Amino acid sequence: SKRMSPFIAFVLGGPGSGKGTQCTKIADAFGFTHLSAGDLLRKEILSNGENGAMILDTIKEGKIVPSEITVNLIRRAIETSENHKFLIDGFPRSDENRIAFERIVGAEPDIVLFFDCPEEEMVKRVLSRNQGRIDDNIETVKKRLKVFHTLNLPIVNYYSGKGKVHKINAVGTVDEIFEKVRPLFAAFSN
Ligand code: UP5
Ligand code: MG
Repeated sequence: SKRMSPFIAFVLGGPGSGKGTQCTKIADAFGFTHLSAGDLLRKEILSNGENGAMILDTIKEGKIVPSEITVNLIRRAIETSENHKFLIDGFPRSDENRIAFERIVGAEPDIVLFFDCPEEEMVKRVLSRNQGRIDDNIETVKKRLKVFHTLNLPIVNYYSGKGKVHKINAVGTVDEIFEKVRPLFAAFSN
């Protein structure tokens, strides 16, 4: 059991904006535990649980999985970790997601990273990823971008209003972008 309330960074940005790539580097450099909501959901599909088929259909359509499912996967990962520093990658994606997290986990993010990337760059990266993701096709990418604009971006605006957002231009090499991310976490490490 944990005595400290955890340090939580939400890492947001459109499909292919580089959330996962940068989270891996932050986790390595600063000792965070990286929780990708999408990865947790994809593991849930593979585990043959009762919600697997529904989650698969939802991801295929680029829609948002019911909040309770995602939040409980994140909660369990936080609770079973020895760490107290978490990067929550690709969540929350809607107002409802955010409210469910506050209710079920009982925490708010300390900081929010937002990777700002032009749409054509995001599409190019996703379609050239080639890792067999069911949602990396042009039809689903268009749907993911629509959901990003209508439901995800308002979350970024919400946290901007709370002064929590660090907006990062996501164009450049992986290392160039990490050099912009690094100072944000250097301030919080240990
Ligand atoms: N790449 C990375 N950085 C680069 C750079 N600087 N220059 C050139 N290339 C770069 O990167 C994408 C690709 O680009 C990779 O090949 C990488 O090498 C390269 P990545 O770091 O993977 O980007 P990321 O932002 O993580 O893209 P991802 O596709 O994972 O973002 P999504 O937000 O679309 O996907 P996620 O897995 O978070 O969610 C998938 C689906 O799950 C959602 O659409 C939704 O249906 C569902 N979901 C929910 O319902 N609820 C949730 O809370 C979360 C997900
Ligand atoms: Mg990702």
